[in-house]
Amino acid sequence: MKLCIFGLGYIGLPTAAMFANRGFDVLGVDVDEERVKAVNNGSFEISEPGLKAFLRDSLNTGNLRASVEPEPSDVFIICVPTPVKDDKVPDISHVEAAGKEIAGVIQKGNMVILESTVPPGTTLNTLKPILEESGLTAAEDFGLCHCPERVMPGHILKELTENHRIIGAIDEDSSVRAKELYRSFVEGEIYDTDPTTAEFVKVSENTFRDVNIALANELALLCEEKGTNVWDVIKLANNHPRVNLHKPGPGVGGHCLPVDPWFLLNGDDGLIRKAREINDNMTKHVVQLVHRFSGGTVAILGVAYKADTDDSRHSPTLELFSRLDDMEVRLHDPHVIGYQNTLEETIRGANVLIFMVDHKEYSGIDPQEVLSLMDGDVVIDTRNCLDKADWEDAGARYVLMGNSKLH
Ligand code: SAJ
Repeated sequence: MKLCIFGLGYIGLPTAAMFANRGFDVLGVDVDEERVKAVNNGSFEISEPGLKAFLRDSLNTGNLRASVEPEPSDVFIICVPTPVKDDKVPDISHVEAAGKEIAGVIQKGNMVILESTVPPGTTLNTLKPILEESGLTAAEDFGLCHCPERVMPGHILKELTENHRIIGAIDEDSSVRAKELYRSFVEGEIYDTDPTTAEFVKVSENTFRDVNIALANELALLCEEKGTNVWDVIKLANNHPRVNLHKPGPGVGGHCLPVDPWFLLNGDDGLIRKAREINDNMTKHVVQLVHRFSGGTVAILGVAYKADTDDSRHSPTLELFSRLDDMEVRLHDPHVIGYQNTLEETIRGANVLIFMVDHKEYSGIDPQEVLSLMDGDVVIDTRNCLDKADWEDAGARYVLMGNSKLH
């Protein structure tokens, strides 16, 4: 069976490699010629653990090729980006473009699967009509499904096989065919429903997480006001069998959580929008913490949007950097290209040191050494990733976000 996969990004590429590894004839299509060339000659740089080797195995099977053009195939899978624009309006133009390309080569009996996260209704109201410009009719002439992905960056290969999947199929035949296809590598459950429900499931999952992080952040601000430690509150509250408070943080980054909730909003002003505002305002709170101490140089550790990844999309640190425009700021991140100066260069002479990301590389930092390099002594921990006693013994004024007792 021949598959044509649109979008060789952090989902499309592993998915293409997975299917190729399982013996399918896979053509990966991407608009970026450099990326296409790099995939074909195996020189594609990816930091995702294990993916480079896995991709090389898939290429060696001869089952995986990349091109900028689609070819007639049995199944077309769309894994292109679906960002939101600056005005928070969803941008599904890449999905529409892929649909138009497929309409040019689709044949009777083919199937189209949309994996990209989209506003509910997109598969039936936007993609289906574009595909039918081919003169073929969905369900009657070709299958159509929405099958959202849920892999956690950093654990993609593992989660591609272990996570449960949802197939939102336009009809029974599409559901059966899509299930059979994904069963080639999915070991989790495969649930079926309609396309719009599947779209709603995906955006609801990430909105659930974003709203719960906003609750944790709001509790952190309240604890600072009321004089207790939110980290103790969360740890003890989560002993309750039905409570799962998330962790406060300096903001919510990545290209999913800050994006997907907007796919559910069209003007309404409720909880989901408020949660987005709370999370986006956390960098303002970190600025307030910094401004409580005299000026001077600020050293910031961690530019990625979360620990142990090199992805800095919607990074809270870059947002914080732009808000600290009145101070000299130095950034460091062992994973993100452009910020890999030495820790010493970053910290030397700094008045304030902020831990914005709890990369595992930072867990071994020696407080004594750091304080001897700094001019000041303020250390702000936004992730509760440092040992208070160690840093205070080294002479730091240790500030834990969400715990006013310490500042
Ligand atoms: N964060 C907090 N507090 C928390 C958890 C996370 O502040 O308790 C922050 C992180 O620091 C990060 C941001 O939120 O800046 C997002 O991190 P994340 O790990 O929650 O999300 P992603 O974007 O890495 O992955 C999510 C996952 N979705 C869910 O957990 C419901 C993943 O399963 C999805 O596949 C992925 O989005 C996606 O592609 O949609």
